Amino acid sequence: MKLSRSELHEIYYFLRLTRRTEEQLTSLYRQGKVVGGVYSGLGQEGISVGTACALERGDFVGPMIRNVGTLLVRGYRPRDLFLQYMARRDGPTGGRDANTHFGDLARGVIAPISMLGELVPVLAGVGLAAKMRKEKRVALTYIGDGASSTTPCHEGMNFAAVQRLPLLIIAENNGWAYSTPVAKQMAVRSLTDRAKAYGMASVSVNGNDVMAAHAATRGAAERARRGRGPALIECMTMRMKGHAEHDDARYVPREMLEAWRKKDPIARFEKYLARNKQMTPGEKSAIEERVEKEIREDVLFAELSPLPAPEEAARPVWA
Ligand SMILES: Cc1ncc(C[n+]2csc(CCOP(=O)(O)OP(=O)(O)O)c2C)c(N)n1
Ligand SMILES: [Mg+2]
Repeated sequence: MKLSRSELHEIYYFLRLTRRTEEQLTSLYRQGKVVGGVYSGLGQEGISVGTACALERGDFVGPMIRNVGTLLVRGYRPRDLFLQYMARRDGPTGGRDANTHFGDLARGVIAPISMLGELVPVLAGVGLAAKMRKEKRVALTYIGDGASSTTPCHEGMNFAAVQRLPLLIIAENNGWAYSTPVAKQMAVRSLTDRAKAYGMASVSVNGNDVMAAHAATRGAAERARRGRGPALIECMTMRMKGHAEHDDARYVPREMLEAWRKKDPIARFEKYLARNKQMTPGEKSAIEERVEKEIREDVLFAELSPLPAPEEAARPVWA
């Protein structure tokens, strides 16, 4: 399916916005303003943005910690991330929870679950609800190479395949699960082998090619909407930083990082747009300026937001 010029520009805008938001979070972390750690999706922005942009408004997503791009596509603003990471009162959880631990059913966003793999059965449940209500909704979630080894991931995949649920699993194969390389994670060659074991459709794409991530998601979503069941899309990529800012990733071979640095998804998309005459230098700078302005305003807004008052801590507690 061919994307219009404005759809391509929107993808470029979200790629840049995601990268700049995360760069800014790193800067805030180094200034000692973040409560907790900072996790980065550097080099993986094309996966979050490409997959999220391929969905329809009524679809549901279950992002994990490196999927800031997915949150932005779903209508969250950089300020929400800054506020949340700095535990400020005006943030999505009012300073009660950290990093990307927030969601909003109205936006179709299910909050992350720290226990790896647990979002797979939860989003399978969203798919089951859609199927039972005969709604053309698709549920999409993300797993890492490490998360794909967990019990809930396997139970969720099997359940979704048996029930032919409209579930899309975006498997981000970024080479590492903390310090564990993929070769020590699984004996199969590809994460698609895990899907095949359950009779689930699967495909492996270049995760640094936002157009490939977008096209694979569109295709799988259309198929799922026709009642043809779930799919796993393996996105080959590389975790370009340590597990989080505190981790210098000394266990990752430097040559591996250097090789992947040349495959940067944003630079790749810029070349694609230029080659296909879809973005002029003027249009590119206009998008970049818009992103810079939004980042500047949102950092300022977040820094001016107070920490929550102590008595607010127990307010939304159920019992
Ligand atoms: C069930 C479970 N085991 C261990 C952890 C601790 N842990 C958090 S992230 C992580 C590595 C995740 O690797 P991967 O799934 O490949 O995602 P990536 O960090 O590469 O995005 C580990 C082991 C956890 N959160 N949940
Ligand atoms: Mg990984």
